[in-house]
Amino acid sequence: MLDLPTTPLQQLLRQRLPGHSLPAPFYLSPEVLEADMAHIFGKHWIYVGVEPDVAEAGDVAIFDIGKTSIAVVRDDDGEVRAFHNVCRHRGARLVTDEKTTVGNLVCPYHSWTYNLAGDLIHADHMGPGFKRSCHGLKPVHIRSLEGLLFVCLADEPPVDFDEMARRLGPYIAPHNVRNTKVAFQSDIIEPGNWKLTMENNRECYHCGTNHPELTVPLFAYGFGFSPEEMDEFDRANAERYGCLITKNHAEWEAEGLPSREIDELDTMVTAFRTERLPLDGEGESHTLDTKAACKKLLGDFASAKLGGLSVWTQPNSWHHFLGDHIVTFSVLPLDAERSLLRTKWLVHKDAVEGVDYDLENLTSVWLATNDQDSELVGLCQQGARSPAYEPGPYSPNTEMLVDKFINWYVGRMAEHVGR
Ligand code: 3BY
Ligand code: FES
Ligand code: FE
Repeated sequence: MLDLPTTPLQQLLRQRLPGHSLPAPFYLSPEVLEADMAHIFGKHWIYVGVEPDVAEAGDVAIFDIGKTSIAVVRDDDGEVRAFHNVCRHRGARLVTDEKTTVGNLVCPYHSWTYNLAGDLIHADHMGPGFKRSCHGLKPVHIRSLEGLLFVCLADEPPVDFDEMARRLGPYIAPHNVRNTKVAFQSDIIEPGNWKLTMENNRECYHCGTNHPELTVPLFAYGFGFSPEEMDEFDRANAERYGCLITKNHAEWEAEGLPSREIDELDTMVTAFRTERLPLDGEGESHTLDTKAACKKLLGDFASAKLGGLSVWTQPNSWHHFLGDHIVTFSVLPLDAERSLLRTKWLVHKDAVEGVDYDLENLTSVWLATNDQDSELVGLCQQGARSPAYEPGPYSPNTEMLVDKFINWYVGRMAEHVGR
């Protein structure tokens, strides 16, 4: 067999110790980030936003994944489509606002005009041999999972999106994302590599000591305590609140709300996890008084006491579906050491601010939590820069999902670059 020399990236992938955080270059190196953009963000289904971002025909929302700018539009037939935001004339950026509403897409440079299906319908002075039909906008693969929008930049996207949609769809559908509006969006730049933002999201080991607001509605749930700890946790809840996680699952399922855990975080290409969990206190929402923040409930819900349905996807999203609102998060790398965390709060589309909900009450838990998490991510980024950093062990009881994220990442990278 040929003994081929390994590339630095292959060497790094081989260095990863099972059950441990990554070698420092994975968090620091611009070359690794470039590989992440090519192989992770360039070849997988990436969560970018929600159908309510483009609620009406002619609405356009721009999402940037690294150097790639994508225009998501709702066409005249109500279909959501995605195109590269690059004019086919001399390549000008077509749409510059993050959100806009248009009849057609008109390039600001020489006014080439594309309809909402991406066809070039107008281009002056191009001479007799010019074929408009050869210069339509380049399409981008886009799929809606019950209103959550995922794009894929690969020529041939992973086919198991369908499986994720089939299995997750029934969990999300009752919350009716398509019938919501974006009440608020926050964009923060976290001072860390995108993988540190994701690792931080995948555990609640840090929650008790860092998230005084989040732990009001959320049980200090360990994301996988040991079986003994889980029994203890169940017992304590049963005593304090009369609610047993396993019993709640059965009740919710009987009400037509799929609730049981599905965990495919490191077993699929389009990897995901979901579970519906009870909430603390009044048990209604992610608010400081644990009651619904919005009077108009989502879907057909008659009560907000539904616990919280959480959904996590690799490589870049997590979502919390409550009875009265939805909080949805995407992470996009900006460079090796900075990431964009975008959070949207969705409420019923007919809910009126100041009447049905108060924006501060709706957003306070997660705005505070995001700031706290951002700081923690920054601490890890600073640590990774030190020559003293070495990969440390994940807790087998509370950091299994972090390990699964990293296992998925390393596995997907190895699949594309070899190991
Ligand atoms: O949002 C999440 O999925 C997790 C749960 C609690 C902390 N963390 C950000
Ligand atoms: Fe768009 Fe010329 S670059 S019309
Ligand atoms: Fe956190």
